[in-house]
Amino acid sequence: MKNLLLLIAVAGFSLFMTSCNKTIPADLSSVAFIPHPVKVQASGVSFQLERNNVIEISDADKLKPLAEFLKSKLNSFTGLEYEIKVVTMASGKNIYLGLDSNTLNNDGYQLEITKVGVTMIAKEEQGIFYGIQTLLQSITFNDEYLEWIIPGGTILDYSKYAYRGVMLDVARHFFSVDDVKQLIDLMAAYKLNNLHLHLSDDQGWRIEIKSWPKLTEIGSTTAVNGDKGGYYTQEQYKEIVRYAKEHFITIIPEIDMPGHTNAALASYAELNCDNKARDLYTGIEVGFSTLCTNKEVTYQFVEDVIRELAEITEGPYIHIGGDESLVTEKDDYIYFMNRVREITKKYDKKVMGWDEIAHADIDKNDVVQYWSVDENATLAVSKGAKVLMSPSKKAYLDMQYDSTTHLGLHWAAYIELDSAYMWKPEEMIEGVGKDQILGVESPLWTETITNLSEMQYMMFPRLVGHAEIGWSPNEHLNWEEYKMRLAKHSAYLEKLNINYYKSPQIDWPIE
Ligand code: TNX
Repeated sequence: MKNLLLLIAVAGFSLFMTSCNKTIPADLSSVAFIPHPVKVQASGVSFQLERNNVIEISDADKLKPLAEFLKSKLNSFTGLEYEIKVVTMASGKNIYLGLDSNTLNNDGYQLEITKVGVTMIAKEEQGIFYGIQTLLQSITFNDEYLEWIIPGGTILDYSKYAYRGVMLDVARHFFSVDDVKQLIDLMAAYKLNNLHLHLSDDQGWRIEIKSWPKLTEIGSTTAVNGDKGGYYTQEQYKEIVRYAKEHFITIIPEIDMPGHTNAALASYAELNCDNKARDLYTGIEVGFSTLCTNKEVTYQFVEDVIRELAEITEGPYIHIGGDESLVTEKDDYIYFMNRVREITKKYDKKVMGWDEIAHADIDKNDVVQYWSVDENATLAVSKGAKVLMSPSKKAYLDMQYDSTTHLGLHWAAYIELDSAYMWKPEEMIEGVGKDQILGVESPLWTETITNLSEMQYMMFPRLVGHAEIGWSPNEHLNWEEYKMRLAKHSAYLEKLNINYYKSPQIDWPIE
């Protein structure tokens, strides 16, 4: 009897608690998500974040790190403290993250936000990670009720292209492990999942190779304009790989060959056909250097580099460069690329290379990164290879926005936000359609970029447009609508502390 009374009292009390929770109206369909999710359906109500400060997870091993990630973001965005609990079933009144093998495949997720709880379901951890990114973009402070809320409704989402990437040139100017980690954080916020590091070029060699120590002793000491060089030790590089993996990002290392190799040619005399070490180089010309393609020591060098690199690379690809080898004879170039390709395969890695490598004996396991010549992309496809889309006129983040931009170059084009946004990978080259395309990558060459703030200024907000092109279905790709969404989304760019370009094409909200 006493127990029954207690039960009634407890039930009555919780009913009272629930009923005094106000309904705060909100519109999920007007949240400025980037990239735009596949489907968003608004219910008009909202979930109040301070309601129950618990994150429930269905699987401790797999989801604990993700719940921790969400917890720390929620705390930094709202100041609220969350507790993580492993449950066998969602209670329906908390934030719940659950894995379900019957749901969407690979990177998809489903979100349901009701007045009383948030339920996120995905097949894999990666999907949950992307669902969390979407959830974070939807958190709003309601000024009228003075509450942190998430607008209610359902979201169904998954990627259009499997590969959505950024390339950072750390050879022309070096960027520290910390800088790279900060870039990784921002990439993750926009569901980008591959970071290609351009680790060597004429101006500098940036990765420790234990069997060829002079590459870093000599070759890493310079950068463009005589600026400070630098390199990653293998331990530091592994730390980048680990941090990236935690954010569902794969690191793709590039050693550019046989051109763009002056730093190596300055470090080791024997890599030159005339056995004379080159001087270190700090200018920005391209196309003057080449490894000696008919010397065996060259292939010993390449094999040692690829072997050591493969050991610290978790992803499937090694990028072998191959662009602008203007002083390598065509036959020598093809012979060289074929051998380097065999070496890469020997260490169980797949080959990625700039579009010129289409002329070598490539096949369906290779990826050709289109940047300039359409015929190279078509040739690659005819050999069965996949194409990664980085059209320089659209995707190059080192291209100036307009003639007044103080950083960057403009040899390919000036790329304002509309131009960066208005293209579709599968409509760029006749004969290269969705099935032949692996995805989209936006390269930042750094001849003129020397620090993190400049890096962000050239990347943002063009990169978020590229992220949307790679992720969202074409029905959501509309410049007029995007323009307004980006204006509204700028609050999130501010929240992430990004130094972005305030293009005159956008009606930015007045602070
Ligand atoms: C061309 S794009 C290059 C780079 C330069 C870049 C500058 C490509 C494959 N090669 O070596 O840094 O232009 O925009």
